[in-house]
Amino acid sequence: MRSGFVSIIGRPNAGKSTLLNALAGQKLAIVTPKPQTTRNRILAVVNAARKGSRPAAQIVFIDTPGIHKPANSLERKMMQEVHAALEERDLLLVIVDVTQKFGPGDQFVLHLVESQAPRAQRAPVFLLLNKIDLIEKGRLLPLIERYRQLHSFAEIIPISARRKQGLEDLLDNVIRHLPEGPRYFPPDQITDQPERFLAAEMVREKALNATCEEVPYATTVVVERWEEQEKLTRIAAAIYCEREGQKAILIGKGGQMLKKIGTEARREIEGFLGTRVFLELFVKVRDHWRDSRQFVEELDWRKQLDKL
Ligand SMILES: Nc1nc2c(ncn2[C@@H]2O[C@H](COP(=O)(O)OP(=O)(O)OP(=O)(O)O)[C@@H](O)[C@H]2O)c(=O)[nH]1
Ligand SMILES: [Mg+2]
Repeated sequence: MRSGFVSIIGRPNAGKSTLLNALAGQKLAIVTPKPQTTRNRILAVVNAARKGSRPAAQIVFIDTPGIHKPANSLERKMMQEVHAALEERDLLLVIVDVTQKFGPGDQFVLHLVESQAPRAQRAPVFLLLNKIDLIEKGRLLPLIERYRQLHSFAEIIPISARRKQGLEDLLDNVIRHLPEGPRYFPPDQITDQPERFLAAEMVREKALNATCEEVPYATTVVVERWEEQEKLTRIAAAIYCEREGQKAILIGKGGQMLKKIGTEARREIEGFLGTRVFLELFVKVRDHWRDSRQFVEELDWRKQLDKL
């Protein structure tokens, strides 16, 4: 039996959450075309049966926020989540978007990997070249060569997280490099994230997709009430933004926008809860919440758990 924690890191928008979901076989992390979608660590427990010479394994994949230079309390918190995932790992997956040119952002990611404490340094580092469905095959080899010279990766694996290509190869290699160890989670547990927080994230995903410019970044969602009745779950959630103008956008003309966000989120939440859902949404303004360390800490569901 092999087991271990495998952290997925990379620049914003590289496809980390898409990969996590693909490996988990279900949606645990929200995905949007906008950078900086993920704001905290998200766990996916994958139990792999023995296959030929490959031993059975339990792999705990950890999705993280995209690596960037933080400019406010929220972004500093996001980078703390990245650092926590870097420390927790037995193996590290660095994921890059092959359609993007290598630049200072990638340099920064490699620097972060190389500046880890000696204990973490011993864990193998894989490079995942993601979104290969978007480039010609011929461009892959020179890219692999280029990255080989930048860092000594244990493996370099081309994948398409969206099309689920290369994932078996990835899993084989991950298991091969993991230490022997016990199951950390019961076989039927796939994440540590409680349902109410996943529901809040689904509302946030719909709000992110429906808005543009500053609004997505200034938006956060808090579930304020959660009542499970027979065949129906009643959920009330607040969508926070920073300014009256953003609130007006989130509500929309005659409440159209909020209704659209609510309908889309409700459908998805019903899908994963397997019950009917009554979802009530409110929009609240909280000035510069992204600069408030206290508010940002309160948003951390791992901390909210104590209060529930
Ligand atoms: N064509 C293609 N698109 C992909 C692939 N993987 C991810 N994407 C798209 O890339 C965008 C970003 O994907 P995410 O999974 O949210 O990226 P992320 O790294 O988690 O981003 P942050 O959470 O913002 O750091 C989404 O529009 C995905 O659908 C892929 O293999 N091929
Ligand atoms: Mg993400």
